[in-house]
Amino acid sequence: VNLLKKLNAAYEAQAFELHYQPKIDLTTDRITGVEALIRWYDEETERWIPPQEFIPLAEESGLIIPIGEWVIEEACRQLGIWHQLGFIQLHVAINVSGKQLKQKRLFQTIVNSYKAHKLRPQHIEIELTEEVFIENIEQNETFMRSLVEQGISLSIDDFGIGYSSLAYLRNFPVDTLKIDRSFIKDIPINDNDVSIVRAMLDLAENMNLKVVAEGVENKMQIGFLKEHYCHYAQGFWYSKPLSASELTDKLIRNH
Ligand code: G
Ligand code: G
Ligand code: MN
Ligand code: NA
Repeated sequence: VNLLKKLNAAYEAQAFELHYQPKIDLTTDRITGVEALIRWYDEETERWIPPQEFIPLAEESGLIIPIGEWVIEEACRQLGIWHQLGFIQLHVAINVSGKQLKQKRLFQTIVNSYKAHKLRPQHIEIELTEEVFIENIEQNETFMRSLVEQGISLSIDDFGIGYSSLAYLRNFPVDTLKIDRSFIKDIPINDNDVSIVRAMLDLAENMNLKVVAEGVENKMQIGFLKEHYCHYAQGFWYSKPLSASELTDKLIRNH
């Protein structure tokens, strides 16, 4: 089958859903935000097609543009609902790929969406991967500066596994580093990973950046992260990505 054809049809049929993974504040052990993650249920094969399979195709084909706009609008709409339910501190992190930054109206799409749902810019976080510091740098920097001037925060996803030039931290207005889960997996057992994560936390503290540890799956990791003043954590230990209604239940239970 032609996956691109199916992806097109899925977009037309609005077959995508967003799931949300909680982000925990390690000083309070409470949910402070959620990361929106796209999901595609394929009726034909009756299975969920993972984003690693279709996001690259969406990027090559240009479909990432309309899909990405849908993601932004949907994430803001859902956060608006949670705010109306009283969870007014909750914020949402939205993944945006480098290809989407080529679109001039991306910034305006983000602003229009959060305003339409009566959110404030502080409630929105945009997650970019390190590729945006390598290609199309001038236009990307303009986009990032617009976000930050607007009061929207900017995080680097999968930090440490990309092109990893630290120079970009000096030149671009980043707020948060999300340490890739491959570095978190074996702490505090693996000495090399311990050194790397400590170095990242020191760097972040010295540069006044927040840190999110990704892929946290056990208590030992949490102990280490708290001991070294990591701000936030995400991972299966706390929660896998949940549907909007599952997350609503969780917010109400934890209230
Ligand atoms: O949730 P999951 O592990 O399946 O996500 C896999 C990858 O897909 C993640 O690295 C994430 O960055 C990417 N991804 C998930 N949702 C979106 C989205 O809405 N837009 C973009 N551009 N990437 C996404
Ligand atoms: O690249 P990005 O961080 O956006 O990808 C998020 C992906 O990581 C999601 O698909 C999610 O399902 C996955 N994920 C989240 N928490 C964990 C975890 O604790 N362990 C593992 N193995 N994967 C996780
Ligand atoms: Mn992410
Ligand atoms: Na990641």
